[in-house]
Amino acid sequence: MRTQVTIIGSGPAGLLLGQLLTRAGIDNIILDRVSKDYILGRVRAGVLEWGSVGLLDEAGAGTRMHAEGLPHDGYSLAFDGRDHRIDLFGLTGKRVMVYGQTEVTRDLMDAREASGAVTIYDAANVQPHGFDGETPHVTYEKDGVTHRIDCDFIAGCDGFHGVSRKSVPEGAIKTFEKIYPFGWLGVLADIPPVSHELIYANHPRGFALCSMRSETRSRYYVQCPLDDKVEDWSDERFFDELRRRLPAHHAEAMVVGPSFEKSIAPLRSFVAEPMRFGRMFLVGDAAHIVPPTGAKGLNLAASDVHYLFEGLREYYGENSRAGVDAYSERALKRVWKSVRFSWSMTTLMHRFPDTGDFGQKIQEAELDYLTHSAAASTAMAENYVGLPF
Ligand code: FAS
Ligand code: PHB
Repeated sequence: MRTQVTIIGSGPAGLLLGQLLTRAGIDNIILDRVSKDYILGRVRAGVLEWGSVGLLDEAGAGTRMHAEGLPHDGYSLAFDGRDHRIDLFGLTGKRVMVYGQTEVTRDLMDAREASGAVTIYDAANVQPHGFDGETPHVTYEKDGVTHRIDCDFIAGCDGFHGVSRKSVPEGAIKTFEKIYPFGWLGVLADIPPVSHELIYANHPRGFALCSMRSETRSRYYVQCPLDDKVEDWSDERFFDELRRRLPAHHAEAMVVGPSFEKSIAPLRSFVAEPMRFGRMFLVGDAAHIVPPTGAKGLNLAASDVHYLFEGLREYYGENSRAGVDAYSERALKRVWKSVRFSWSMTTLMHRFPDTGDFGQKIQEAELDYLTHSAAASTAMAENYVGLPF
């Protein structure tokens, strides 16, 4: 087989890139090692920056998002028994869209199927080759047969545990990492959200987040020790702990009910530099990971796709290498600013082993300043809605 761009990974990054390329007449094949249903079974992000909303529209996959998604103009920070609203739209003129990653992925898969572009699921032992030269190719196994795809470029959209970054010679890549000493225990339940907007709570017992997927489906999180197991947390224990970390009026108003999804996610900050190796590019989680506190993971994947798509469109449309040559530097500038924001918001909102009583008072003082200073809340708001591409 031959194509112009081989995309490894059928998550949001791979699917969004594939859809933009297809609509620009640039031939591409997506490979994924698991099935479509397995990908749709993963529960992950919930908040889209408006820039990501625009890219989904550009990809022809925004209709259901606009029909079912929830535009949000603000969120609340809860601490010391009270909560304060960060007025995103009032402070920045921008909003965010609450619309689950699962639905984004489903919409992109449907759009790709309608386009007739090729996606190969359950592709085993996917391997990129020759990307340091002029004739890269990708091999994979399916139904006991080894296949080869010759291409011009390889897009490694295969997530943190993927093969692309691991295929780069050790001396050609530098990584930066910070592991956080706690995880997020998340549940999904078909109960009405406690508030019409998100609530990020700082509490001496730990962080909590009240989010949603719709007006009838809540997505809640509590910070938990890294060695906790999902089976340690009954629904009753979860909701008791969640309500203890919220101001009283939210705790009293909260509707509880059986969860149908419960999982613990570890938190890390990670960046690989550069994000380009000859004719292979790293995109999304393959290149960087952020703690979900700032709702940046999925949105950073989208901005990487934007930069790479623009570069490939110039390469094929204008015979210019400028965009692909600039991809890594352009993407990393925005990546590091989002990594900083996600680290900063995680540090502000969570209980660390060494926080202590003094550290708790400092966090509450910073939150008090942040929610009463137009300059400080504007700085937080413009990072949350998404810095310009
Ligand atoms: P993905 O990891 O989504 O997709 C990579 C794809 O590549 C997968 O389908 C995988 O099967 C495939 N793949 C991997 N290795 C392969 C190989 N060797 N061969 C072929 N295919 C291969 N972000 C937020 O903003 N908010 C959140 O609340 C949030 N929660 C998260 C919870 C969890 C548990 C995780 C892991 C991440 C969470 N994220 C969150 C971040 C998440 O949304 C990512 O940023 C997003 O999935 C990035 O998309 P991709 O880069 O496409 O990577
Ligand atoms: C979610 O709804 O899953 C979500 C929302 C905001 C975050 C993280 C997760 O910062």
